[in-house]
Amino acid sequence: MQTLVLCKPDAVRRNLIGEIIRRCEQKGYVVAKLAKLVPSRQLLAQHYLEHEGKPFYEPLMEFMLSGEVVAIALEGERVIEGFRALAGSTEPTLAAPGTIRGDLGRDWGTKVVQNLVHGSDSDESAARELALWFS
Ligand code: DAT
Ligand code: MG
Repeated sequence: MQTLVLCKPDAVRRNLIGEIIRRCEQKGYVVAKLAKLVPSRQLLAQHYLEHEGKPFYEPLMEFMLSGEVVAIALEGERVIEGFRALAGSTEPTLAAPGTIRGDLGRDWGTKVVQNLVHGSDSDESAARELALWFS
């Protein structure tokens, strides 16, 4: 089983790629594929299809286009749920200590919340997103 993990531009800028991968590996998951790239707007539009039209959509796109991201196919039994648990809740201010967002993130007063990582939220999303990022 695999999930798509993205280290977002804030994580790359803050040199947190290693720390994020360390937490995944320490948990027991395996990095099956890894790529560093500046995503195209077209790729992001597909990736964030469900958020189109929401007030934070355009700021989210601009943020995700603002630099390199690291895309990871992370592998292991129940890794989709497992990585969401490692990442913590969407809002870094409230994300539990011990999680990636809780330990490493905060609110920077930006229009879109910058929360370091993305993780697929279901089997269907994981399959769709892995195909998009690793086609
Ligand atoms: P998650 O990344 O936890 O799956 P999501 O899919 O609901 O969260 O949203 C995608 C990203 O958009 C999220 O990581 C941060 C941003 N975001 C979500 N809801 C937001 C809101 N209400 N205000 C600002 N940014 C938001
Ligand atoms: Mg999501």
